[in-house]
Amino acid sequence: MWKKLCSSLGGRYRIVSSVSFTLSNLRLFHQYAHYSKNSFPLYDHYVSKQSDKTIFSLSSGAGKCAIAVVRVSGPNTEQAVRLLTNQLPLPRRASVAKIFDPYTRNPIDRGILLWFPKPRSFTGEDSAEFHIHGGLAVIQALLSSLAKVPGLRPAEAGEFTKRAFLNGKLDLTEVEGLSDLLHAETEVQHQQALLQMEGQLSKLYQNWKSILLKCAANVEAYIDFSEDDNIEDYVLQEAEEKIKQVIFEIKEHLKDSRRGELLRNGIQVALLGETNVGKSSLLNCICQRPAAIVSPVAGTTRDVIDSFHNIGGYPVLFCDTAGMRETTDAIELEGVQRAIERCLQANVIVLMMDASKHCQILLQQPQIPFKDYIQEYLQVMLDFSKCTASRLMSTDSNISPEDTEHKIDINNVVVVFNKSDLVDKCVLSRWHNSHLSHTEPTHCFLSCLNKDGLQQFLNILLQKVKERYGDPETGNVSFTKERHHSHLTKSLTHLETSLLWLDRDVVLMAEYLRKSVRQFGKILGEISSEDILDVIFKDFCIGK
Ligand SMILES: Nc1nc2c(ncn2[C@@H]2O[C@H](COP(=O)(O)OP(=O)(O)OP(=O)(O)O)[C@@H](O)[C@H]2O)c(=O)[nH]1
Ligand SMILES: [Mg+2]
Repeated sequence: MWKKLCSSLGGRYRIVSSVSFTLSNLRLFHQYAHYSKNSFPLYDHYVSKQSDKTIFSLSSGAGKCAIAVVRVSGPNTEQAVRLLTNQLPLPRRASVAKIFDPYTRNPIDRGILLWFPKPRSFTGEDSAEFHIHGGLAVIQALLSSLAKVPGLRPAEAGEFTKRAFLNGKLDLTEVEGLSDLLHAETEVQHQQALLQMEGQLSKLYQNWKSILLKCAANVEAYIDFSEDDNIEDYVLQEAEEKIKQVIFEIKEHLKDSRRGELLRNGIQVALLGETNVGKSSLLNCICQRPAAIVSPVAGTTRDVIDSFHNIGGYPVLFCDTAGMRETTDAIELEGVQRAIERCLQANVIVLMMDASKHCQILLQQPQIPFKDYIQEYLQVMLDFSKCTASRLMSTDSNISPEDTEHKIDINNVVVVFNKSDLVDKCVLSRWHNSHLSHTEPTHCFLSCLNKDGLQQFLNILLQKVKERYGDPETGNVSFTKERHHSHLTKSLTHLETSLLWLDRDVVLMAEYLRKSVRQFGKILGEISSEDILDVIFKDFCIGK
């Protein structure tokens, strides 16, 4: 009977699993069915808006190549394949095919043909792939011939993926994963995008959404039928427990320092230090080219200079900054202000110090803990600059005096003692033999002049990045976009508000639960606007 009821209500409805079926639970079931349906209000609208035109495009890279892939998707695909090849191969089997112009019958190429009847295709529509020789004239001839087939038109950027989304083959987080996969430049970005495309994030959000949907359905049923059908209070208690558990899990998920977003966009590493310590020299060593001007004149760098690198598979954005010192030069002041702002935003700070000045002092005063020395040095140096910044504050500075005091976490700092070539060898060996060499914060010696210690610096930086931002394959699932963070935060607020109404007004409790569920619908793309979809799909190239 239940199976019948389910199918009569449509395949999308699921049963409230934890409840055994009684008359009152039948009502709960109907309520849940109602919620499930209403969480997809724009779905049908999008599907009906989908063009029934067939699209085609070159899906492999542009330019001369060994093999090119041209994809076709839409209702006229079968007709196009028959017109161009005089055959329709077996589904999902590679077949050799002679390809002709459909009207002139001039031969175009002999290639491999693949036919994917709907719904078992990437887009969910009838699709085909022509694998042809990658000469420009061959590709052009095939594209021109396809354009002659009635009902076919060239695809727009991301249109194949958009159709896959609209046909329910991918949800929005999986589409984003696919887009990230296409743009991934480092190993870690690649791993993370692949996991997201395979639905890792989607499963997590779907699970929270379905728990909340059941809670919402049960609360609604309690409101509608509690008096006459003996729906017990345990329904509310059960909902409360589940909501609390989801709140806890969302908070944990949001707590991970935006790890996924950082791995996607790049971890910012700011080079901070007094003037002339060698920040720009270090940037140039990493870039292996003169990206920044280096000179013995203190205060050479004024602007922030960014340079993106792959460090051990992690995307890292190095930022060279103006040297910290008190100055009256208006342009340098602006540079110092920008440097402080960037350091406050950075995920890791490379604090560069002149080895020839500081090692001797530290060795001579063993009573001073290394960590305190560095913390004090950092604070004094920033205080100088804070004075200069506070002068600017009367105009339009974004730095408040308290900012620098609290926002640089010593655990995010890697200390680099540069100009080690100027340090006496005995001093260096005394350092290495002392307890200082094993003491936090993480540090290393470097000479940008002869590149001694460069590899060790990169190793300890990588270690710090791994320690702070982990490995996407082994760590918990992370959200990867500001969009996810924003919807999750809103959902959390609605859930907390819904619990506040539990003992006072169950109708309002249900209302806030519903709002919370809607936020998950937005993350997954079940509820979305054309604007958001356009932003997401515009990142794709033509042919994907
Ligand atoms: N001996 C020695 N000199 C270095 C080393 N690294 C940099 N220098 C020199 O120190 C001077 C300053 O180097 P920069 O890289 O411009 O220093 P900076 O920290 O960027 O300076 P500002 O931009 O003024 O803040 C230049 O003359 C460099 O050649 C090093 O490891 N050893
Ligand atoms: Mg510089």
